[in-house]
Amino acid sequence: MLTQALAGRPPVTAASDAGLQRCGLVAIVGKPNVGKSTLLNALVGQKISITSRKAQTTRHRITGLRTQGVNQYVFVDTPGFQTRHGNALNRSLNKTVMGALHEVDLVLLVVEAGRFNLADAQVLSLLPQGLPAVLVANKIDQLHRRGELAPWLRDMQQRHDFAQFVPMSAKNAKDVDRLLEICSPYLPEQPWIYGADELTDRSERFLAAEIVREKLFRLTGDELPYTSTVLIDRYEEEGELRRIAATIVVERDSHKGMVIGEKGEKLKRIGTEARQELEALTGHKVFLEIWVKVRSGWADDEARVRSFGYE
Ligand SMILES: Nc1nc2c(ncn2[C@@H]2O[C@H](COP(=O)(O)OP(=O)(O)OP(=O)(O)O)[C@@H](O)[C@H]2O)c(=O)[nH]1
Ligand SMILES: [Mg+2]
Repeated sequence: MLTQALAGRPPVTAASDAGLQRCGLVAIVGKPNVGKSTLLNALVGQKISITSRKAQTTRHRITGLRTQGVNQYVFVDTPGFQTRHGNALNRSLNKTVMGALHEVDLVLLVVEAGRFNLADAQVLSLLPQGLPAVLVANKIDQLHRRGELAPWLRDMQQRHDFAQFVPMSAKNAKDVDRLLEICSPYLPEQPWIYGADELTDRSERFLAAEIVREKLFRLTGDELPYTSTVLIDRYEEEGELRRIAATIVVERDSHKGMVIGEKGEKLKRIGTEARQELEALTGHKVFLEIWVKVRSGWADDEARVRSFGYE
């Protein structure tokens, strides 16, 4: 399990007074690409969830933890809710989103400030009755006509009985601290679920696959469709060394070429960047090999989607 000490942050001091502890689950939902994972990482204070400018980056429920004073926030990042193409992969992503909305104490509905379309409305309609919801109007830095914000917020008030409206940028530390404060009263008084220094419930093996997928998404052009995934074939611990073998699965031979690149340059870069990030994150030396395999139609095949680790 990844802890703050491992990730190079000073350990937190646990609250020692009278034993009061507050702990609650906060789900982060929204349509693809609005900045949910960027927000999760900022709230946790450490990169846990991968991000990219391509939609469908997040494909799993990812827990990020922040323990501060008496509060333990259990943030849950989710895939962007898919409204197009009903393939098996997208159905699985949507199942993950809906599952994450159960038994949480608060939900952050993330939208882009000044915008609200059908895809946002669809996510809004998923929120269970009675669950407190905060509207996070993210990417405020990209809203050039500030005068449009007030009428837009009034419109948002009509759409749902939100507990709060928070225009902000997930890339602005002050905004993120303010959001953390806003979430705090929603944490019920109860013992912490995780240790004070834990950052996520995900394993290093899982994070390794995610980081390789992030580099794949970031280093390939828009031609490479989202129907590519990463499997970890081997994850061995030898003292301080981690020996990892991963496979990038793509849908077509032509995609394989895009991943490998001229003289293998692209694949080499994906491997180098992933290894460096894994080493920084875990504090271990990493030996990483990556293979590329074609499995046509995997994203349409329920059984294969499940066997690749999706819900
Ligand atoms: N300008 C600006 N860009 C942002 C902000 N927050 C996120 N982004 C960018 O938006 C893009 C998408 O961010 P992600 O965090 O991956 O979005 P997501 O909602 O998790 O996306 P999916 O997992 O695909 O649903 C990235 O390029 C981020 O750098 C913000 O406040 N301002
Ligand atoms: Mg995401």
